[in-house]
Amino acid sequence: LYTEKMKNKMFAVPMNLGANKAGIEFGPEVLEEYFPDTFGEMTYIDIEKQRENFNEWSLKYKNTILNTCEKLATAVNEAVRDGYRPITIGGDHSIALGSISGVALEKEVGVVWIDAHGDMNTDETTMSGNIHGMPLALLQGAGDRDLVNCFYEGAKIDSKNVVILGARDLDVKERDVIEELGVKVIPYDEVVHKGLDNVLDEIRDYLKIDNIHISFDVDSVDPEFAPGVSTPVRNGFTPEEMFKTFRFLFKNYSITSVDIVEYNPVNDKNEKTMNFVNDLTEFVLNPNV
Ligand code: HAR
Ligand code: MN
Ligand code: MN
Ligand code: MN
Repeated sequence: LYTEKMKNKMFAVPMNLGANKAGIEFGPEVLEEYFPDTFGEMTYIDIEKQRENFNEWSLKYKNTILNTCEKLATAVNEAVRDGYRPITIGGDHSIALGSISGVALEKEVGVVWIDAHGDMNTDETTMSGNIHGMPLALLQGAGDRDLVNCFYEGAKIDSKNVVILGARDLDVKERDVIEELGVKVIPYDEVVHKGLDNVLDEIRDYLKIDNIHISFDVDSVDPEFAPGVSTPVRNGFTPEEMFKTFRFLFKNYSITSVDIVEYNPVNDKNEKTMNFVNDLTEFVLNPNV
């Protein structure tokens, strides 16, 4: 086991403005209600509504998202300095801008971004204007300057230390950003064709950095098993594959921090997604690999 036993510190960010869809904001409180043993100790980051410029359609709710991400980054940074592993429960994926910024000030980290999407749009390529489609580009210094400079100035992660795993819904212009920055993408298709074990070996050969932040978007999992998301995309991971992936990452890297985002209880069926998110979080909190 590479990852040393670390104490966890959990943060809850009931953000939905990055997705501009209702429902995701209830994720943390539903999890806490059903699974108090897993989620009972979360520190909530308040969403304080800021004045927005509604003419800026390509950066919807930018000011409130930035304010929230800076508060999250401050809290996460303090947790890292105190020797904890911060676990951030979303909320939509825009909050990864805050969690990763908070870690990156203390430690050089690579990122494994597990997602059906790339989240590598900028305000110039986005077709939706939704900021949850942008955090991974912003963290590499691409996109709106104010957001890039969240918590501290400039890029937080080096593109060569980033892998997007499980993608199957990338926008055309988003692909250009990915290519320009040189980010490695392993689409879910490739997992199917090569086999998960081979893909994980490939990640181990590619990511030459000890510290890894895992940013896990629940929509990476197939909607058959995790329908409770805002933007479901067919042909995704099985829960077994995702546990295997997490076990592999915790075994081979020092996992500094984890996000678990985009769980939307309103769209769930038979509490499948809720149960899966709880099981995965239990593993993250106590990773016996
Ligand atoms: N690529 C699309 C956009 O930019 C959809 C992004 C959806 N993102 C998430 N998180 N659900 O991965 O709007
Ligand atoms: Mn995402
Ligand atoms: Mn996604
Ligand atoms: Mn359980």
